[in-house]
Amino acid sequence: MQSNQVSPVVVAGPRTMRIGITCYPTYGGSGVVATELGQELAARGHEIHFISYAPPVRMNLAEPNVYFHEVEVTTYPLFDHPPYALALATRMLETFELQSLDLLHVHYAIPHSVSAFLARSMAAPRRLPFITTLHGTDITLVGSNREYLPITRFSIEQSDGVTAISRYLHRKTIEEFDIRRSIEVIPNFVNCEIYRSAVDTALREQIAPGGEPILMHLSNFRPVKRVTDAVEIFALVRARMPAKLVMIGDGPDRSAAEYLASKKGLQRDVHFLGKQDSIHEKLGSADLFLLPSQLESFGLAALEAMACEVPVVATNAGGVPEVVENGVDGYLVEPGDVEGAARHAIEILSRADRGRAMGQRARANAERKFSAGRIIPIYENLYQRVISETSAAP
Ligand code: GMT
Repeated sequence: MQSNQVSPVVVAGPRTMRIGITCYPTYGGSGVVATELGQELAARGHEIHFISYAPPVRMNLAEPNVYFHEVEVTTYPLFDHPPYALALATRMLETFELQSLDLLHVHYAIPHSVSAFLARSMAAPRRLPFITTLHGTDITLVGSNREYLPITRFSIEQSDGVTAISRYLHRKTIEEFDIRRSIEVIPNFVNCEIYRSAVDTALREQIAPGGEPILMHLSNFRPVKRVTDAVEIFALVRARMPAKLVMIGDGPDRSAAEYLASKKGLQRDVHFLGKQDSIHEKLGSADLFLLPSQLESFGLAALEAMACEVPVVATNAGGVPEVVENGVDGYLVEPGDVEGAARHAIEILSRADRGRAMGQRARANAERKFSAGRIIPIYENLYQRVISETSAAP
């Protein structure tokens, strides 16, 4: 069992909190947001305890105030499906007891908010409030399935605080789940000190030795991301000008995208890098970011690209228009409109000065609307409010 659970005794000032954070630790937006939120809070002096089955990909235990508690799921021949949600609830309770947590913050409703509900019930009459942050597919794809809808609705209703990462997701949650409680919109954020224009010269040399413009895509390659559209868009661009496409990430549709690239004879121009660390260094090397998703509740990767001064061509889907302003930070097209996306991409790439100006506007908007410095205090205020409301309750 991995746990660095003996933390130094911290004399909590009025604003210092001990927070347990649960997320999916794998490559994916909700885990990234949860981890970076934890790191930002730790840097502000809060004590952060990540509770999950593996260390979250972007977690840095070397930073002060960051701890990790592994959830071990015991298997038994009778269990076709080991009960992770129960093991997680037990570990949440244990961490609360050993570390005197003030609050749990779970990211992605299924099954994390159900586990938090169980942990809170087991902890009673001691107070262990929990906040659920909804990220997207927990509402739009999985949560609205008949098998999960009642329990997802229940755990949302039972949470001591609920947040959604865009106005779109807020609206969708109310519609799909007929929720009557308040849900606060707290958009995702980006650390603009880390995500900034910085070219990885080794990467550029390796991918585009002739100085060709680089288009980039980053995702978990699930069907909802329409990764083959990225290849189709690139093929149309490549037919008009020299260019390269860098595909970062991995998932179920990677082989379909690789097959399509080779079928179109683009093997030399399309580079699949798989899962990568230090994304901020890679994004800054792109001239254009592609996000052709069928649906995105937010589109974190597009925001990260914007912070690196990279203009975006994305789809007008879900919460994306709240992040990417059409004609300002990049362009939006309807999902599946690869010709439209290619037209905009060619327009941006064939006028480097316009592309650069658009990238600079994107950066300015990312900083103004979504910087960590603006968003983290909103979470801190919410935590304080939920803690004082629950401790005042009978
Ligand atoms: O994208 C997914 O497949 C799932 C999910 C995740 O856990 O990574 O992504 C969602 O959360 C991200 C972070 O808040 C958002 O940026 C993504 O837009 C959202 N994905 C969808 O809505 C498809």
